[in-house]
Amino acid sequence: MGKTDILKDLEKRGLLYQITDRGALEKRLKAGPITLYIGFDPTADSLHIGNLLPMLCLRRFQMAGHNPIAVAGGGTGLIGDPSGRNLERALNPEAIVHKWTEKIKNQLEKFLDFKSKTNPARIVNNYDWLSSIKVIEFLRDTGKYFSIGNMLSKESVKSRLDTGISYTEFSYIILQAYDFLRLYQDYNCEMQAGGSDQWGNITAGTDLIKRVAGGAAYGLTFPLVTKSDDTKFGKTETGAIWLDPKKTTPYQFYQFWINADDRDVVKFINYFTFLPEDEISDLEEKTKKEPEKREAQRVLAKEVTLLVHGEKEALSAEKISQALFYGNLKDLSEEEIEEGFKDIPSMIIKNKKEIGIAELILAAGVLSSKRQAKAGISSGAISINGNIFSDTDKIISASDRLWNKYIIIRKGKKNYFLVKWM
Ligand code: 383
Repeated sequence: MGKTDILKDLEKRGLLYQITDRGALEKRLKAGPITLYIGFDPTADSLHIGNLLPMLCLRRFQMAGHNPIAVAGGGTGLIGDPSGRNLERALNPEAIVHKWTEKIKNQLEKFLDFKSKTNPARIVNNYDWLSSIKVIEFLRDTGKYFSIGNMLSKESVKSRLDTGISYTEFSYIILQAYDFLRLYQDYNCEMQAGGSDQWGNITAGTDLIKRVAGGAAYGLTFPLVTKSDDTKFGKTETGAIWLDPKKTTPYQFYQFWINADDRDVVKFINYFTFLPEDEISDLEEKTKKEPEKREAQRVLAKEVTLLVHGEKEALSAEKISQALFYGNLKDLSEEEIEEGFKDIPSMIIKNKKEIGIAELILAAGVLSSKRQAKAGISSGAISINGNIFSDTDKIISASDRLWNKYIIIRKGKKNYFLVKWM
């Protein structure tokens, strides 16, 4: 990809939301590679999929020849960005924020190339400069450039005047603007990007750079990811979708994407994958013509899982998903069973070698009477580890169990129950 094509690529993918001055930025990008940054605050011990799109965009810039900086907000994370929140945050203990900063730094590292000969990525922690700021100097040298009227007009503050905002969070914007100035001075970083919730913070930085250094800097935001059913992107009944595989397993992660609505799937492929335009149009056609095949969803789930968790985990997530869909459970490893059935109703049986099939179905809560259980067995609506038994008095013994310990009961097409022997 040519070095100046990045804005066009972002635009085609629907990823451009706001730019401080598009014409000027286009001109600047024609002149050569730019250094840009995006900041990520340690508000938890992991990044989540809300952070993924900006992160991938940083990578898009790097792939187009630009110099990316990921800023871990070890300093700003101690203060708390009011943007996009209607309630004041509780302050987290410093030791915890330090720990979280290290964790998200490790996660950020996975998406960028630090070994590139031409345009290697950097990760910096704003605690390194924010922690040693002296208050009198800061108020004199930086505070003087911020007008209260202007600060009050920012969306992040305006929307909080009724519910309340502390001076701590009110000051956050100055720290982020100061970061941009420091990066501009120390790394020649001329652009800051972020989600649309960051517009106020980003433009505060470009303004500060103009006033302090007399320089031109650029700001760019990506759209908020929305879903056509109006529910919030990235949240499920079980909570946020995290990038840490210990918090959201690769299979759960894969499931999240494979459940994308037909109306959203092409947009998500544009946003979250690096697939080229022609492949995306092809998937768009397929979604229109044969949506029931859900090919676009499968490609989306596979690609994003690959990006975040790597090839082995993506293949395994795909395999679990197929096995659960078709009911062929025998090919699953122990780990895959544990992962695939993490969110599924389960029970544990101890010190009992054998159990009658109807009794088992009752005990696992699949059906609520022995009579119903027997009807389910003889009609073939219930399968045990993928097998259908006609004998309603069948005794389930060790040889029926997968890996000597699992009995997976399936009722109809979609309802699974796990029984585990210990
Ligand atoms: C800190 C210091 C800077 C520049 C930025 C920051 C962080 C920023 C922030 N960002 C969000 C976060 O950390 O709070 N003040 O959770 C999210 N970002 C990115 C993107 C997003 C934003 O990490 O829209 C979603 O992921 O900008 O909400 O010098």
